Amino acid sequence: MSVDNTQLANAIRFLSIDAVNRANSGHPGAPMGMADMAVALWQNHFSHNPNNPKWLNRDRFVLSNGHASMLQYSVLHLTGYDVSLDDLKSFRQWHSNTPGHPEIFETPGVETTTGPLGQGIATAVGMALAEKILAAQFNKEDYPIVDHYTYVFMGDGCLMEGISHEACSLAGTYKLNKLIVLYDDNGISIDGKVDAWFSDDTPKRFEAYGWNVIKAVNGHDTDAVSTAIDNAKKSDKPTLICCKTHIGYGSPKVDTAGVHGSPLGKENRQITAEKLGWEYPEFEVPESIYQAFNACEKGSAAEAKWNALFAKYEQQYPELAAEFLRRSRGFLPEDFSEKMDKFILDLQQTADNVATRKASEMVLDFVGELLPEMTGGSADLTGSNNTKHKSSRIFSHENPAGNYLSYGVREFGMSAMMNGMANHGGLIPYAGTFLVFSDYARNAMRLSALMKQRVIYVMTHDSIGLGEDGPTHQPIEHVASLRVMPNMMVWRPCDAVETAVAWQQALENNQGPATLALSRQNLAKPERDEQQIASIRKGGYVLRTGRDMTLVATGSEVELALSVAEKLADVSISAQVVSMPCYDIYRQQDEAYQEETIPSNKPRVVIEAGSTMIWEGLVANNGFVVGMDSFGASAPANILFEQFGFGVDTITERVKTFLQN
Ligand SMILES: Cc1ncc(C[n+]2csc(CCOP(=O)(O)OP(=O)(O)O)c2C)c(N)n1
Ligand SMILES: [Mg+2]
Repeated sequence: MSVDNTQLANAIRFLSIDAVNRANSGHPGAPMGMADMAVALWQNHFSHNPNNPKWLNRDRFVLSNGHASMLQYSVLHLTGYDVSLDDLKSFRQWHSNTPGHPEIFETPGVETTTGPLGQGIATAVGMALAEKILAAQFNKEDYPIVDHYTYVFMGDGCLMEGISHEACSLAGTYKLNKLIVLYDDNGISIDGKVDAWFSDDTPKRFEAYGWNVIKAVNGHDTDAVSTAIDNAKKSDKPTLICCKTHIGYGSPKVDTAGVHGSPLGKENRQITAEKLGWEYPEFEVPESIYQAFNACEKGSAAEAKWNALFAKYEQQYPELAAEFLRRSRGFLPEDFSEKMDKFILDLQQTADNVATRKASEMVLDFVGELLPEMTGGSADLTGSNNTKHKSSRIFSHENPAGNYLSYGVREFGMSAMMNGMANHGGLIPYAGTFLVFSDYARNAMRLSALMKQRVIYVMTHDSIGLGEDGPTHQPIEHVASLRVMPNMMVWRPCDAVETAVAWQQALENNQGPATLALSRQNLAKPERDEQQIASIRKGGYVLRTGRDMTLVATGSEVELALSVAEKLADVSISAQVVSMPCYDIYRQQDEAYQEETIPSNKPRVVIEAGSTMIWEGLVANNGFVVGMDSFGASAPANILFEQFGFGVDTITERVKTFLQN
């Protein structure tokens, strides 16, 4: 039985047209333009098993131009994944597994959430990087247990976005030769013909990054695309295949922005069907085409072959094999939690008054040895973020088994790449920059949160406490703004012990990312008993008991709150002090615990050198917030704290006045 490639591509085209028509919303143009590229990739190259979308050694596919989601859903459906025709008919509807843009948690076979243009390609770079690292760490002669490609489709929009520069530049330097990117070069984006706003010489750009570039391939010639992929596989560099395509191929709206994001409609479907020789009604695909696409048998055979290889590997290298499976499943070693608890208790005795960024390094020295899957890095601030630890080995093309990356000054790219590593599995990525530059990374942090990926952001220099670098470097609103992000756990620890608990919680939570907001300056370690130490993980706990009122503080301001409580004691005001390193988690505690820590009938004052807005609810009508609602300034930290209202005497007086009124 032979079905010609054009008809296979037409099946993708018409499923896409029909689903978008039915939803009366969506993007038919790109799926129609990329359908032939898809046939070339899935018919001749893509190694996967629709019966087991999580097969560890599958090729990864990322649709960076996520608006073309119907292309991906059509392929998943046709190749035999659990994506039914009914699912396609429910495209973009409530509770369907075919949402507007691909979501990793909705659809089997979708490897990452895409839609924010540019991030898909950067995420894919992270996946290819993970493959390279894991291959170097686990493969043995004759046992290539980690050995797969990462394929990407991307459009003009991804190339215009700056993040594609960050990630592709690094992919070139790292020589990620198993990354193969197909560019949907259709000359159109939403505003029309791109020449007027996007005239880069894209091949030259990628050559300059050190990529293998295959130019001017006819994207509607499946043989040409397939040959290009063959050539890409032979390269020792990442490859960009520039596929010249026509958006909305075959329709009356071909080559226009009009077909980018609106349904074709019934009439245009009819005209297109006649032009392309597609004689089937809506949502109907002939059995011969299903058979030609179905990858279940081939996929099961490919997986079985790998399973056999892995079984032999397991015999030869039982410990490595067990470690590979543990890491791939995202489990921590069984005794991790216990070891960490003990480490935390010891820290209460042994730790000095250090900056929490330094404390974080101390924790990393400890956990780095226990968790070889931790893959660290920094956006060119290693010495400031203290992200490198005793067991760090620098990753490079020459040393791919490394576990530490100098990402260069690329906060957004770094964060999206970490998402890719987490999506891939086998690694726990963490990396640092200054907290103030979380804005640069932010949309990737948002995707970590949306995808519930364990990515750990080490964000240092967390307030005006960084001092002389001034307001451009002093985060004010960042802690608050990250706290409002769903699934993002934000920790702002006050000392080494809380920093260790923050790391423990971040590592043990494989249901979302964490941000650790850490100080540049040294902070005093408060006294605590075991019960208090055990309560840190509740997000907030009583450090000092008191009857009359409650002072709530985070991070560097905890020390300050304790001093204020001392001063208040001099005038017979008994203040309870609550340290609140993680407000998100504290809010999830039961009412009794919240009442015990912050009694609702007593006045309360929150002290945090950041935006006051998110604390308004906590102080309600019975208290106030000492915070920062303006930008900072350039001066030594102690002067800044005094000048911006964080002096012990200033706060003590404000509290006294409040209690008197
Ligand atoms: C970061 C980001 N900005 C804007 C958008 C909205 N958007 C979706 S598609 C698109 C145009 C993309 O052009 P191209 O990649 O060439 O897609 P084509 O029209 O060729 O399908 C825009 C601006 C987005 N999804 N992500
Ligand atoms: Mg385009």
